Amino acid sequence: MDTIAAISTAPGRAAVAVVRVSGPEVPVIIERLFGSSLPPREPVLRWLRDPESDDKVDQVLVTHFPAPRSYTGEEMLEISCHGGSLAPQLALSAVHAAGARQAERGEFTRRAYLNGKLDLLQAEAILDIVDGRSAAGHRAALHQLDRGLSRRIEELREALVRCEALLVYEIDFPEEDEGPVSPEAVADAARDVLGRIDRLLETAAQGELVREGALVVIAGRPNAGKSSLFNALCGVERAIVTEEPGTTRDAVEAVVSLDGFPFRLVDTAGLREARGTVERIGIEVARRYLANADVVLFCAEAGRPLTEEERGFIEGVDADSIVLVRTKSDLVDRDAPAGPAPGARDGEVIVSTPKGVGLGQLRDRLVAAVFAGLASSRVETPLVTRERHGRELRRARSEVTDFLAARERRVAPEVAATHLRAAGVALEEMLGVIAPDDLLARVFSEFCIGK
Ligand SMILES: Nc1nc2c(ncn2[C@@H]2O[C@H](COP(=O)(O)OP(=O)(O)OP(=O)(O)O)[C@@H](O)[C@H]2O)c(=O)[nH]1
Ligand SMILES: [Mg+2]
Repeated sequence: MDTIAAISTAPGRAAVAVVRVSGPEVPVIIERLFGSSLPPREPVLRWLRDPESDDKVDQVLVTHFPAPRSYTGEEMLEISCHGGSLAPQLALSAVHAAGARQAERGEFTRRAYLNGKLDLLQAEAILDIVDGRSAAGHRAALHQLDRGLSRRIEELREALVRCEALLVYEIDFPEEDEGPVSPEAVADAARDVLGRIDRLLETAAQGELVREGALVVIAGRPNAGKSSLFNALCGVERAIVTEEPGTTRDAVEAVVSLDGFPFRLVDTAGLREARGTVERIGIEVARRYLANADVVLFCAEAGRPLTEEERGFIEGVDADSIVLVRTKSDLVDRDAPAGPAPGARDGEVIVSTPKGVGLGQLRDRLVAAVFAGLASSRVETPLVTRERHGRELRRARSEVTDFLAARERRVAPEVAATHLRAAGVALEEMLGVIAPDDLLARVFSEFCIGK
């Protein structure tokens, strides 16, 4: 292992930036930069000097973390220098001149993983914390960093090993009719594992949405008040609003946190017979978003019955949830009949954007529609938040199912047991106990430099 260095903080104007250095050369690099060694794990104020010219580079706070008690498990140095566009670059150049090379994406965390400081699920949790944009996503990632999911996977792996152990007698004494463990007990143990995998897999749909945000598409006729609603939910004027129908032509997307849950809100072009090429394309884009929506907010002005076309549209929507939003309620008499009940599965919400009416209720409705279970439960349960986790769990599941089928067919126990071992391998890859190079490359390529 060579010694790597990178700026770990984001670029731009800031009071402080951090340069991280990790690898066996760190003690030598410290001597070269500061002229002496540093006390372990104690931040000290020093002048950082360029090792070639001996010029002052910056006044910094430095901490030496001797191996193995550091983030990566290696010798590490953390330099807190002044922020901004120049100081951190100069500090980094000095570190390079002292003998470190530039770190690659995620290389610090990769080393931490390789040195057993964290497992692959924890490494992914760190990525989620840094990329996180909602309180719920943050909570889930912290739980994962705390090994919530790792422990569940380890328990499953142990259960598989116990299940395999139950077969030992049958393997050693194949002639006996009935050993101390009945075939039924073995099948029960395998079914128990299956049940536990299923309970984890059940969290996958919501877990992935917690990490990525639920797709909420705002649709409706031109001028229905879609962009106004979009802006109100974003809390900023993102989309253009005019009294002219056909204002929005392209989809406008924003990631927002509503009551602590992540949503990807999309404002779309009004649905009607297009008047021109641009509008036609805009409507096609809207339809494409609609096909992938988790929730559709269908906007129609309050106080008027829905048109045939609108009703047809609502019936044709394939999303899990569709909420009819009655817009511009300030323009109608409060007691005016809202018109015939629509086919919206999740009822209707009456809003007025200038008056701020109904927005809280709409937020509640969105959270309930997507994150129902999570919003109400206070208990922390591990969530399956990535496609990769779901894939490994399904692989494990199918091996256990094959094991049960093999037992039904009275396949030789040592042969049936290979399925249990294969299930174990899937779980080990999920944890990163075994990790093929391409898997590691994929996980760590998502990181940024300095992490
Ligand atoms: N009084 C009142 N006017 C509103 C409300 N919401 C929107 N409007 C007005 O309705 C007009 C159309 O609003 P938009 O938000 O641009 O409607 P849209 O559905 O995005 O329209 P297109 O992009 O053309 O499809 C604008 O003049 C808004 O100011 C509301 O709650 N109350
Ligand atoms: Mg619009």
